[in-house]
Amino acid sequence: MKSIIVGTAGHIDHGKTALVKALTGIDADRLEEEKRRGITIDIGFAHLELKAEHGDSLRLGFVDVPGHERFVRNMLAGVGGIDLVLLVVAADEGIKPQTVEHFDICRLLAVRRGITVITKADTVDRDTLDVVRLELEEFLRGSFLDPAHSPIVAVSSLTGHGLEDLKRELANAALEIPARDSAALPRLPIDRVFTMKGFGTVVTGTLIAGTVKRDDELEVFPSGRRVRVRGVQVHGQAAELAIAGQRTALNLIGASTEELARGMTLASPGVFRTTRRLDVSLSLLPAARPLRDRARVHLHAYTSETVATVVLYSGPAMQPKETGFVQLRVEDPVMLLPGDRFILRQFSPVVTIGGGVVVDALPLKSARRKAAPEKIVGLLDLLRQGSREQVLAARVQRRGVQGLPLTEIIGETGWAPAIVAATASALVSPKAPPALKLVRSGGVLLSHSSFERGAADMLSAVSDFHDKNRLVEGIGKETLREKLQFPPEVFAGVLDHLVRQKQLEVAGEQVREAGRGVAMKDDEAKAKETIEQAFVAAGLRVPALKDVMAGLPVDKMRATKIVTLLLRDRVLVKVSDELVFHHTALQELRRMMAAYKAKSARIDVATFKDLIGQTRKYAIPLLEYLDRERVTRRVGDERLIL
Ligand SMILES: Nc1nc2c(ncn2[C@@H]2O[C@H](COP(=O)(O)OP(=O)(O)O)[C@@H](O)[C@H]2O)c(=O)[nH]1
Ligand SMILES: [Mg+2]
Repeated sequence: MKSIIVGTAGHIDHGKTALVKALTGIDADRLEEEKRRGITIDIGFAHLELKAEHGDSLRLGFVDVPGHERFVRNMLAGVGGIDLVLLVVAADEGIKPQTVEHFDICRLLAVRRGITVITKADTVDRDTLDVVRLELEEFLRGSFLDPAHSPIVAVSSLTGHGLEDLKRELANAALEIPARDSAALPRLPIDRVFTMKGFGTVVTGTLIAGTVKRDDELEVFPSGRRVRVRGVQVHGQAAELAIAGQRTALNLIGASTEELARGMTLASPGVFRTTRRLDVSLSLLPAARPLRDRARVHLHAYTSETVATVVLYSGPAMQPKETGFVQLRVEDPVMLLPGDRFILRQFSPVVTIGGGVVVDALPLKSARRKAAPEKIVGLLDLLRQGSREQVLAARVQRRGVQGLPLTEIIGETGWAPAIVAATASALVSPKAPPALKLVRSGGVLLSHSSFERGAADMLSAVSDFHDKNRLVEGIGKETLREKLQFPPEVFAGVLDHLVRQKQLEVAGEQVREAGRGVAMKDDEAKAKETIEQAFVAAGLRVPALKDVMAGLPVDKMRATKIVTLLLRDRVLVKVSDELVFHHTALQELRRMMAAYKAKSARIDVATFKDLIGQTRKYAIPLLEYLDRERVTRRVGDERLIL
C-alpha cells in the first residue's frame, strides 16, 4: 500500500486543525494547553486510508502544523518530511502573513505537490468566495501550486461541504507522487520522544528513507549512541516494518528519553557522519535583506535546528531573489546528506529569509584555502546537477592520491548501497568514459589520473633513493610508503601495478628499480661486505684502511670507489685522516659517554682511554671527533660531557 505524508500550512485560525479532524476524525491538537487555548502550538498527527478511483488503497499520514508566527520553528520541524501540502486559506480572511511564509517555506523545501484549500466556505457568500479564489490564483501563478495543474478546493469543515471533492483530489495527487526510496538506508528525523508505560522509550518521526523493522540496530545522530528497535508502529498500529514515507513510532532499547530529542536523527549504524560544514545551494526570498558574508542565521533541516554562519563563496553579500552556493558552518553538528532541503531564518528578528538544498555535507576542509572560488563553485555545480557517474568521479577525483574508500561513499552521497556498487563498478570498468575513469586499489577508489601521478611519484622516490644510497639494494616498503604518504591500500595497488609493468621489483621488504639487483657485480658486493664486516668486527679498534683494502677480491681502484660510497652513505665515518670507523661503533661510543655522564660530567684523557680500552692513538682523534659532534667540550685538560 502506498504511503504518503500530507502536511498542513497556513495562517493561524484558518481552520487547519479543524480540516484534519473533518477528514480523519482525529484531533491533532494533542497537548492539554492546545485544547484549552484552542490553538495549535506544536505539530500534531493524524491518518486516513483512502481508496483511489481504480480501487488502490492509499495511506495518508497527516502532519498538522501551528500557524502562529511564534511557532514557525515547530512548523518547520513538521514540514520537512512531507510529500504533499494542504495550503489552507480561510474564506473570510484570505491571504495573511503566515499564508505567505508557509507557502515560501514549502517552495524552498521543494515540496513536490499540493492542494490549496479554501476553508470556512460556509461563512461567506458566493461573491466573496470568488474573490478569494481569484486572489489565490494570482498569488499561486507560476509556483508548484499553480492553479493550471494544482486544484483549489473550497470546503467547510463545519457542514462537510467539499470534503468529498478534497478526498478525491488527495487520492489523485497521492497516486502521482513518486514513492520515497525504501531501498536506501533508513533515516528517521525524530520529532517526538516520550515514554509509554510498559514499553519504555518511544520516538516518532517521518521515515524519510529506507525500511526499519524490529531488532534493527540504529545509530543516533549526532550523539553516536547505538539503539535497538524493540517494536514498530505505523499510524498508531503495531507493524512488522515501517517503510519510507510513513509516520513511524519506534520503541527503542538502549537510550532513555533524556538521551534523545527532537532534531536528532536515527539512521543505519556505522555509515553516516555528522558535519559542521555544509556546502549548499541557497535561494534568498524577495523580501529578505542582503545576506552578508559571515552572517549568523538559524538553520532548520527536517526536525533539527541550529545556529549557522553563512560563508559566501563570492562577493561580500548575496542579494534578495538570488540563488548561489554558500557554505554553512553550524554550531551543533548535524547529519544531513546531499539533496536534503533546509530553511534559513534571520538571526534577529527571526523571519524566514531563504532556503535550498545541501550539495555536499562533507566538503574537504582544505578546499576553501587551496582552490579558487570559481573552481569550488564549478565542483558544486557538478555535484548538484551531474549524473551519478559524474558525481562519483568528481568526489573521487578531489581526494587525489588519497582516494575515496568505497565504504565512505554511502555516507558521503546517501545513495542506496546497490546504486553505489553499480556506479563504482561502471567507472572502474574498461568501458568507462576516459574522463571519468576510476582505478580500484583494494577498497579505495582513485581517479585514473591520480593513480598515474601516484605511480610516477613512487618511481621517482625509488630512483631518488638509489641515487642517494648507491650501496643499498632497495628502499624498505614502509619507509617508501611514509615518504609518499599513500594510504596502505593505495600504496599496495600502485606498487603492484609498477611491478607488473616491470618498472619496480620487490625482494622481501625491499623495493628497487627493476634490474637494480644485479647492478652491483658479485665480487664488488663481496668486497663491500668484507669491508663492512672488518669494520663492524673491529669496533673502536679499527684496522688501517690500507690493510683492509689489500685483502679485497677487487682491484685498488674499485676498492677505493666502494669505500668512497660507504663513506658517502655514512656506513663508514672518517674521524681523522687515518682513522675510519663503522657508524655502529661510533653509536656505541656515544652510548658509553651518556652512561659515563651519570657518574661524572667531566672526563680526562686518561679516564677516557680506560673507558674505551684504547691507546692515545685512538683516544685523541675520537675525543676531537666528539668535540666536533658536540657530545663533549674541551675545558682545560678535561672534557665536559654535554
Ligand atoms: N464556520 C466554520 N468555522 C471553522 C471552520 N473550520 C474551522 N473553523 C473554526 O475556526 C477556528 C480555528 O480553527 P482551527 O482549525 O483551530 O484553525 P488553525 O489555527 O488553522 O488550526 C475554530 O474555532 C474552528 O471551529 C469551517 O469550515 N467553518
Ligand atoms: Mg491548528
